Amino acid sequence: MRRPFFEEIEKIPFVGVESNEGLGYRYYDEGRVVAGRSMKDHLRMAVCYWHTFCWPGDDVFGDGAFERPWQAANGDPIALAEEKLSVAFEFFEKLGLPFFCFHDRDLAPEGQSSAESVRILDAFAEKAAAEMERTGVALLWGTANLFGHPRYAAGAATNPDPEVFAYAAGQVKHCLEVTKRLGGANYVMWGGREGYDTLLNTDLRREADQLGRFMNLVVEHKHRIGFDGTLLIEPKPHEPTKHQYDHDVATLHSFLQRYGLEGEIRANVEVNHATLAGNSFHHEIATAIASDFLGSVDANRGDPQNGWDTDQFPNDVAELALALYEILGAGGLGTGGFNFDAKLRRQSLDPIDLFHAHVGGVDTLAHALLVAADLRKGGDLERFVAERYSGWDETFGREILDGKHSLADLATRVATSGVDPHPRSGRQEMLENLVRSRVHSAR
Ligand code: XUL
Ligand code: CO
Repeated sequence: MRRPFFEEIEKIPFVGVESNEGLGYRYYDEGRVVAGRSMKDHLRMAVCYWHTFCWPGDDVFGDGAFERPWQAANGDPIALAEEKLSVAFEFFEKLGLPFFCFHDRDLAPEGQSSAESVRILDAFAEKAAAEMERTGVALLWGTANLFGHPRYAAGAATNPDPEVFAYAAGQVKHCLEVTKRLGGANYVMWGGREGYDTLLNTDLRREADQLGRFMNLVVEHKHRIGFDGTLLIEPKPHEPTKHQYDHDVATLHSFLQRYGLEGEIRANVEVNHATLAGNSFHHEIATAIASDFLGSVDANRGDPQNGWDTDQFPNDVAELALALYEILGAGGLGTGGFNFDAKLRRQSLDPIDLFHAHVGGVDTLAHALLVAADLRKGGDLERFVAERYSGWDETFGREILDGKHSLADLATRVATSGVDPHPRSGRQEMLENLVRSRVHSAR
């Protein structure tokens, strides 16, 4: 039997809001029913494999600062990945969240050839399946890393070389099959290098068509193998590229329409990607819901002082409450969930910091859920919005939308029947006060 890595840490208990002691959930009580569902089923939270177990604590100027035994410099990559796997499942169990997420290369090291990489990943998928069976922790989503290896420096699907496209296609095919085998609820595609560094060497029209073709191939394969999870694309405006094609939710939606992918692929919205694009997270969630294609969420936060993807753990209840308010209104996330795509700060060296970080993120989401549920229950925002647009539910409004009046008809109506609309207050400050008071009162 392996000695536990997090030896001093027991399963994180629910301790309640009044408690100030030690590691425990103050808000996340997994079985507590809120707005008709348990907190666990609303939030469907996941730990990400990459930041939590693969990132060594380096940055662009500095080396890895963490001393994790499974990251030892000269170790056997297979043995180290096995150790990482068992530590990861020990962590999932102790944290008590229902899901995890991985990239193929997080779970299993890359081999000398693509065939060897396939064999290694298959072997690790089997080991992961055994751990999932033992612990009951399930897979929220899998994804292929199409950005780390130098072969993808000029993109995967959008590469000027069709052989790179083929290589990426093979990698996604296999990772999708592994995700299906592990019962994954979704499969994610993040186009980290599907973009450009300079337009001087880039053919935008070709790259868009290549990306559209690639996504159609993935959809076809999903149906061919009978994967019943959801395909997701995760927008981001830039980093590592200067410009990424899936810039934000609205851009992604027109891409899906342009290439006949609507209804097949949904959005995986990440908080820090939203803010990097100059949008709020609330905006991105509401936009995806307004086009009926919200799929899942990568929970984290940026830092207003930094212009990059800092991937910090969430700690802003108000920000997440507004997103959850929209999600509750849309009936939930379906197969999606909240994946903590978040990492420690480089000075947070100790294994226990991983627990502090996740417990804080989990409680922020649980608290935000309570706020959102209170706002829905009170119904004030909904009533205000419904009343604001009520003219469109009446005969005249409906006729306009049904195409019963031409521009000329409308002009005549205004001229002849004395239409003289008066502006009404949007009451923004009153509504903001309402949200703030719920943030303070929700328990
Ligand atoms: C990068 C990012 C990725 C995706 C999965 O910014 O968010 O980790 O979530 O590839
Ligand atoms: Co992400």
